[in-house]
Amino acid sequence: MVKLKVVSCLLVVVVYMVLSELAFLDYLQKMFQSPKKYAVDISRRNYMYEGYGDVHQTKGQNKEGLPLCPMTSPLLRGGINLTFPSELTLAKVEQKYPHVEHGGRYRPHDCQARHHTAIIIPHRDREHHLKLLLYHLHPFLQRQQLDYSIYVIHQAGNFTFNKARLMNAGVREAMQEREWECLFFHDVDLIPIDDRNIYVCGSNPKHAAVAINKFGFKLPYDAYFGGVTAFTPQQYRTINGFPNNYWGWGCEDDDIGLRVYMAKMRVQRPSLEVGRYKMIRHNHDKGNSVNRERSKYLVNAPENWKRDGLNKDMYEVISRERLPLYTNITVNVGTPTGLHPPP
Ligand code: UD2
Ligand code: MN
Repeated sequence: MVKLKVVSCLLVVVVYMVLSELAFLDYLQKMFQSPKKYAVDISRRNYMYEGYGDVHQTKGQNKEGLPLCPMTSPLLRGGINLTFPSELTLAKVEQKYPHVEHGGRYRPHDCQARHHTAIIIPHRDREHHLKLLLYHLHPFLQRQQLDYSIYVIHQAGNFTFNKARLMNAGVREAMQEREWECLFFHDVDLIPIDDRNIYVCGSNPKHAAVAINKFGFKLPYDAYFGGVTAFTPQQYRTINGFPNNYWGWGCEDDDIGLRVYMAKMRVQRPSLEVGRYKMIRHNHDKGNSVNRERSKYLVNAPENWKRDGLNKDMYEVISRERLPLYTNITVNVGTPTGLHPPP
């Protein structure tokens, strides 16, 4: 599957490179700054994040009489040894994290968070992965002293999965609830294993999942933009959001990466040491067949991105539930012929 992804999307990328001559090569160099340039020096206690530019500082005033949290959380541990307790149930995870407010919201109790991040997870039939992700992600984010909420955007019905359309819906729904300064888009089966990988946005769109075990803890290809990415609402609007027409598996993340380039932005990345993830092994989902149209859409991305994206909200909310560890928003994303009741 990995080979299929890399080969099929790369093939398109090569085609596109030929079509748009060397500009594209220049793009790969400029935009996808190799992660090593963003080494994070943690030798000094209060290490700063080089390469992230001006990490957005909170505009939050000191409302509840609490001091602002430190620039660098003193709770960080660096690398995490990932373990999953046997017989873990969602109820046990809920009991473990009583400080998470219903709907999956958390704020530090002893200081005023500097950063406010919404985590948006596209989802269907991955309850086991979601449970494991929540088990690790809540303490991971709390150690970073963020004010955060977790939103699971669940596709209703059994028509082919459409990840990018769910993410568009997630942005609209999360932003209705709060003016989040940072939006993290997160595969449900990716567990971050270094808490120095701070879930805040930078001055350019961020690709956080740079070192996944499945790819040998390095980028599978320079233009790779999969797994976990982050945009400020402004950056998201600048690329006209995400494409709506990738039905099934493949290349929608490469399309999004191209949009960042077309919008003349760059991609920021953590170092390979910090941006490490473990992907929970999984087979192919039957409701997410390989998208046979993916290459055609990707080659057309340069003309298409301004026409197809957040400007076409193609979904309807079926239900919104504030569950103990996350807000579950079930949406109907229709089919390629339009919004019908979910099959
Ligand atoms: C890669 C990308 C992923 C996406 C996909 C192609 C990485 C780490 N991730 O993931 O971002 O571009 O290729 O589409 O390279 N999902 C469900 N239910 C389903 C199917 C998908 O919840 O039935 C969600 C879930 O959050 C999952 C994500 O969509 O993590 C991506 O799907 P995948 O994990 O099957 O794809 P994978 O691992 O090849
Ligand atoms: Mn996966």
